[in-house]
Amino acid sequence: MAFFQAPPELGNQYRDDALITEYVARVMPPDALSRLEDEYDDVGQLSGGEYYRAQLEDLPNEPVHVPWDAWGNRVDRIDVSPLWRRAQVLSAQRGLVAAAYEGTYGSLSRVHQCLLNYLIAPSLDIYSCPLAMTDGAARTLLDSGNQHLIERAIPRLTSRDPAVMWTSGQWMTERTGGSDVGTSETVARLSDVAARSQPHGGDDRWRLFGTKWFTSAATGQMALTLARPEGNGPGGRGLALFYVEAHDDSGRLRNIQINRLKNKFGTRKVPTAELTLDGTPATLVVEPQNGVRHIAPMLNVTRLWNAMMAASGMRRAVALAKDYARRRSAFGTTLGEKPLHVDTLASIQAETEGAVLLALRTAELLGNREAGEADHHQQLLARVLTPIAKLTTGKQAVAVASEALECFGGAGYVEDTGLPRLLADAQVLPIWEGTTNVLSLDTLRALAQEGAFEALTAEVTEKLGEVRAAQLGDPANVAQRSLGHATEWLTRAMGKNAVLEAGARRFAMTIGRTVELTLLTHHAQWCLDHHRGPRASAAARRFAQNRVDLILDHDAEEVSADAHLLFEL
Ligand code: MFK
Repeated sequence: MAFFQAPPELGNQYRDDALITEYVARVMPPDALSRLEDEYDDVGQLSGGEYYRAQLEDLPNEPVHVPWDAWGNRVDRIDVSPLWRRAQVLSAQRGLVAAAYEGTYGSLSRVHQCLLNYLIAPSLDIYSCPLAMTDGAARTLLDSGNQHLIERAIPRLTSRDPAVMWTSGQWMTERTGGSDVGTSETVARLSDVAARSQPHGGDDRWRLFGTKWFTSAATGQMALTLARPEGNGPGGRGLALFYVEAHDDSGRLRNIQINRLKNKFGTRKVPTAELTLDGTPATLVVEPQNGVRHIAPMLNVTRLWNAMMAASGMRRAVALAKDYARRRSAFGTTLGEKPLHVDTLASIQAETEGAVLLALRTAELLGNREAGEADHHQQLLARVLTPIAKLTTGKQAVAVASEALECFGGAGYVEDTGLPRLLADAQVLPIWEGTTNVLSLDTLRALAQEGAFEALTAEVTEKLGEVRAAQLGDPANVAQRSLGHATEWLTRAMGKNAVLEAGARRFAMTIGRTVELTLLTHHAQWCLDHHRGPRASAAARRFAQNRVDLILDHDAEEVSADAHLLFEL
């Protein structure tokens, strides 16, 4: 009988995740633990079972843009994949946005929401994208203090009823700038006529004209967007933040044309569109300037999502690769019995655990701030760790997905196994929501606030201060040394702008990896103290052996001269 390889399978994605079950026991409120575990168990089962199977069946389906109806009317409909339609219902019912706003678990409500998404997202084909933007829009409107818009949109954005829940877009990117948003060309004109006979939360006193070049998940009922009120100056300060309701009462787009869907390398289930705004009615959210500053809460929430989704994508890739290692035999034994294969899996497992803990720590800090429980020190730390978590985990996600695919040999390169999507979908993570370089510079800006660097170093030294076990001595020392090295570099580079900028990525990545190692080591100590076994210690030790400190020690002028030589060649 001919040989056919059994494909990888997934079990309960909560129960099978040792790190997450430990984390839940360590961090979540003890009096709610059994209820929370039941919920995570349930979602973990859906993720590894029903929704994973549905995802595999859904592989060939992609969103379709229908510009015209049969009678020649411009309709600009987007038909999403069957799994996305189910994801919309599930997201509302499971509170994948709502959980962060209901306050059920106090300042840990944000962490709870992140855990739910961490468990289910890898089976929902990047439906996390509209959810992230919806969450970001809710946070931004709440922070704006605009009561009319809050009353109109928040109950919808955070609803658990699939028939009521809205998703939101985040229309920022234009042809002039994905990163340099301040160059946006969309113009806002004040109109004397409100656009609706039935007033809603907004006054719709403005009309927007321009092209939005890359609008992810253009299926939302509303969007937050930036435009330059006529007569305003250049840059991000001359832009203003606007609220747009996309459809009129009969469901037609309101002076918005969908030019086309983007033909992307990954996230192909996400209907990313190019839009023309041709007099789109819009409501000013705060004031007619400082749009970049006012949309920053959205950036920070979606960057946290990016980090959580990077971590959950890594976890999915490793779970599949580990299962496969038990099923696949070569050269006489299963891959799981081959020392080199096990070593490879250990490395990506440790990277994944570091990413999970960094993303969750960032969520803890955001949750504290949202619950009004963060002191100044924690607020600074949240601001600094958000770009660091996003940029560090984004890079890890690509590397881990690539390594995991290799664990399947040729099958990892064949589209109908579903495996190549892991890598293609991971590749967006360092790109959207701020590239690695842009966020490295943002890290420097965040650290420039008074007290921010002290908040960061205190995070590392306080957590490491709790580590006592001899088997954690090495990882604790590596973390302490790399923090020291990064601090030294920053002190030397201070005031030399070109040096600071050229080294910003190595610095930010070093800090990100140092914080990950710190959190792994701290978590491992807790596991030892609570008789959870040596697994977490092994993760910390393995992570410490992967490169943590990326700072270049050469003379800064020499590094820069070499970089120019290499660029010009
Ligand atoms: C898996 C799920 C993931 C989520 C999926 C979401 C899909 C959505 C896809 C997208 O939409 S991707 C597009 C996202 N675009 C970006 O992330 C833009 C990246 N570029 C930057 O972040 C630039 O640094 C930035 C646009 C902010 C630079 O613009 P400017 O005009 O040069 O702004 P400037 O002068 O640096 O900052 C203006 C103000 O905002 C300053 O405050 P003040 O006015 O009080 O001085 C800044 O401090 C503040 N600010 C900027 N970034 C901030 C911030 N405040 C808090 N947090 C931040 N992150």
